[in-house]
Amino acid sequence: MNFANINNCWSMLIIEELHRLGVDYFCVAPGSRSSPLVIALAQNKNVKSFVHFDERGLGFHAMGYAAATLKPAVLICTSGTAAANFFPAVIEASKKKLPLIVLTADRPPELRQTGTMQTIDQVGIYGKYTQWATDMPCPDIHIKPEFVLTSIDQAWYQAVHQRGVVHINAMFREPLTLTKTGDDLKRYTTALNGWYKSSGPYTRYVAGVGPSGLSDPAAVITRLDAIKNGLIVVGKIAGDDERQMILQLSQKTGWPVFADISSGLRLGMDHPNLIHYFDQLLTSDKILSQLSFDGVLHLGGRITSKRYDEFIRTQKLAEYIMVLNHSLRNDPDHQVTLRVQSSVADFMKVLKGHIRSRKPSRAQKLLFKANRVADGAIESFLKGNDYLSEPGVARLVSRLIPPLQGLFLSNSMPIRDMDMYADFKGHAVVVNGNRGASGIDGIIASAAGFSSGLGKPVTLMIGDLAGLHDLNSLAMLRDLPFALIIVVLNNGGGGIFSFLPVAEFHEGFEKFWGMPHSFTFANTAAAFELNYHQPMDKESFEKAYIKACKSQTSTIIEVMTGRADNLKVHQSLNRLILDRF
Ligand SMILES: Cc1ncc(C[n+]2csc(CCOP(=O)(O)OP(=O)(O)O)c2C)c(N)n1
Ligand SMILES: [Mg+2]
Repeated sequence: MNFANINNCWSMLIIEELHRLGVDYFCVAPGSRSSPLVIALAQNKNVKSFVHFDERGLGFHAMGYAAATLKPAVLICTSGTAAANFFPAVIEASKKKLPLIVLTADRPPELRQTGTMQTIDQVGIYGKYTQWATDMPCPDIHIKPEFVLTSIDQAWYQAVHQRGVVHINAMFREPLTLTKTGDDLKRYTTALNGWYKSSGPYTRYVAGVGPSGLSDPAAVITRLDAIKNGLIVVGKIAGDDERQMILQLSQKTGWPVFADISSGLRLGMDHPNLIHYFDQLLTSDKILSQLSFDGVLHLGGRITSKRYDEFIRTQKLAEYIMVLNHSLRNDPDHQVTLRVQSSVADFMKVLKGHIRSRKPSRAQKLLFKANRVADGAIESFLKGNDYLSEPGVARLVSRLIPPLQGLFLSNSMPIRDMDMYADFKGHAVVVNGNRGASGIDGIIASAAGFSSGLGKPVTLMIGDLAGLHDLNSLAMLRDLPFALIIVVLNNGGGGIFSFLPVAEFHEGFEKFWGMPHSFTFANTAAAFELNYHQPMDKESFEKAYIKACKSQTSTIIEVMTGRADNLKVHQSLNRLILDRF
C-alpha cells in the first residue's frame, strides 16, 4: 500500500480492515472533515458505497440494510450536526439489536470548544444507544498502526457479536486530501507486513466456544411439559428453518400459533394450527369465553397486536416462556417466567425428541374454525364493494406482491392493517418494519436500505404523514439498484388517532392529532422523477400495482382515503366478522 500522508494511511487501514471483516456496504454523506475516510473508500475497489446528502435518511438506509442482511453497514459523515442526524436511526438499530458501525469525522482537539465552525461535542453523542464507542485520536506516526487495526476489529466484534451500534469518532487534522507530507510511512507500517500478505483481519475474535446449547435443558423441558393448554406466539424470527420447526412443534403439542406479520408465518403460509386472524378473533366475547391458556411459548420478538397484550393479561398463566436471541428484557407486562437467550433454531434443536405428542387442544379446534370464518367474512366484505379502503389495499397487496419482493410496513396503520387483514394465500415474502422505536421517521430510507440488503425490489406501504416526514429520502431511489414500489395511503393526516381515546377530545382533536392537510404526492413524484398512479377503485389499483412491479422502476401509487371513513370500514369489518360467530 502507498500512502500520501498519515491521514490517508490510517483511513486506508480502517477501510481495508473493515473489508477483511466482511463489512462491504459503506453509506456516505458528503462533507469535508470526512474526506480522508472517503478518499480511502474510493481507493478501495472491493467495497460498495452508497451516497446520500441527508444524514437522517442515510442512517435509516444503513439500518434497513442491516435489518435485511444482519451484517453491519458503515455510516460515514462529516463533523457537526451531520452526526446528530444519524441519531434516530442509531436508536432504531439499537432497539432492534442490529449491527451498525458509525464513523463520524471530527476536528482535532485544538479546534474543539474554540468556536470554530461546524464543530460540536460529538464524543459519546449517541449515549446509551451504543454498544461501544471510542474517540479515535488524530492519525499520528507516534501511535502504532496496529492500534488502528485492533480498534476496528474490536468495533466489529462489538457490533456483530454483541449485536449493537458502535460509534467511532475519528479526529482528523489537515491536510484532508492527498497532499504529501514527507513522513516515511513505509517504515511506519513495516510491522504490518504479515497483515499485508494475509487477507484476514489483524485480530480474530472467536465467539462462544462450545455448543450454543441451553445451560439447563432439562429444566426448560420440564417446565414446557407442565403446560396443559399452551399457546405459541411468534414474533420476528430468523428464517425458513425456524418456521418449519415451529410448525412441527405446534403440530406435536396441538397448541395454536399466533404469528405476527413480521414472523414470516403470516403471509403465504397455511397450516391448521396457524391462526392468521387471531387479532380479530380476540374481539369476540363468544370466542374469548371459551379460551383458557395456562402457558405461552413466545418465540422471537414482540408482536404488533395490542389485542393480544390485552387478552393475555386476562389469562391465568402458570408459565410464560420467552425465547429471544439477545439479552434485553422484552416484557412490558412483566409476565415472563422463563427467559431463554437463544436463537429459535438452537432452542428447537434442544427440544427435539423431548416433546410428547398431544391431541389438538380444544382451543386449537375452536380457533381453526373461527379463523376460516373470519377469512370468509373479510373476503366477502371486500368483494362486496369497489371502494378502495385501507384494509382492502392491504389485502390486495398481500395477494398480488410478487414472490421475489420484500415488503416494508410503516407505522402505524399500514403494519396493523397488514397484520389484521392480509390474505394468507399470497406469497411468503420477507416482511420488515421499524418496530424498534415505532417511529414514523426515516421509513422511505429504511425501506430503500432494506431493498439494497435483500438485493430485491420492495413494496413499501406507508401513510401520508410518514411519507411527508421522509420526503428527502425519495432522492435516494435514483441510485437504488432495485425498484421501490411505494403505496401511500393518504387519509389526509394521522389516521391512527381516530382509533384512540383522544378522538373524543373534540375541541382540539383535528388540529393537534389529526393534522389535516390536502397535499398529494403527484408533484412530489414528478420532482423526484418517479412514476406515479392514483387509482380510484380496486381494479385500477390492481392494474397500477401489477404494472409498477413489472416496470422495475420506482413508483408511487397513491390511494386517497379518509380518516373518518377508515374508522367506519374497520368497525364494519369487525362487526361482520363477529356476526358470523
Ligand atoms: C418520529 C415520530 N413522530 C411522531 C410519532 C407519533 N405518531 C404515530 S402514528 C402518527 C401518525 C401517522 O400518520 P400517517 O403516517 O399518515 O399514518 P396513518 O396513521 O394515517 O395510517 C404519529 C404522528 C411517531 N411514532 N414517530
Ligand atoms: Mg395518514
